[in-house]
Amino acid sequence: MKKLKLLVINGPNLNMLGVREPDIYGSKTYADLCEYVRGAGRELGAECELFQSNHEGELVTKIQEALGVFDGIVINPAAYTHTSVAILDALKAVALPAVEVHLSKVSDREAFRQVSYAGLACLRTVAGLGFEGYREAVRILAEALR
Ligand code: CA2
Repeated sequence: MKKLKLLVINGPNLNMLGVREPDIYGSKTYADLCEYVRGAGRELGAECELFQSNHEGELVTKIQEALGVFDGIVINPAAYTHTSVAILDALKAVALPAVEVHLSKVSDREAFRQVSYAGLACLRTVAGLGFEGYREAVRILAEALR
């Protein structure tokens, strides 16, 4: 079976994982997340490249550059989830199958987190499962692409 190439994008402040707010985001670091996602990808037959940025434009550029290179996108746009039409437009422009992930259960949080622009361009949203949500997103993409 052909190995899938997936781009896993993480937005602002996720590089701070394990440093602050362990009650919400857990005590593991961003490096731990990268290792976890690569391992989950290997088990599910997907090669995962990880990218994190605190800058909206860099996230948009990375999504654009995925066209013709990756089979699908897993994205946790973090705070840009709730504000960024630019990320939504980039996802629509490349039209690659994408799954939105959130570590926390956003539906149980503040009102301003109840809107997701990026989610409008995604096949599914997985939220509240911590790191496991990324595995689930890879699994959903693998199923959709095969
Ligand atoms: O639950 C998620 O994954 C979020 O995308 C995380 C974002 C938040 O704005 C979204 O509403 C939901 C925040 C990421 C901040 O990550 C931190 C990690 C450790 C310490 C501080 C922030």
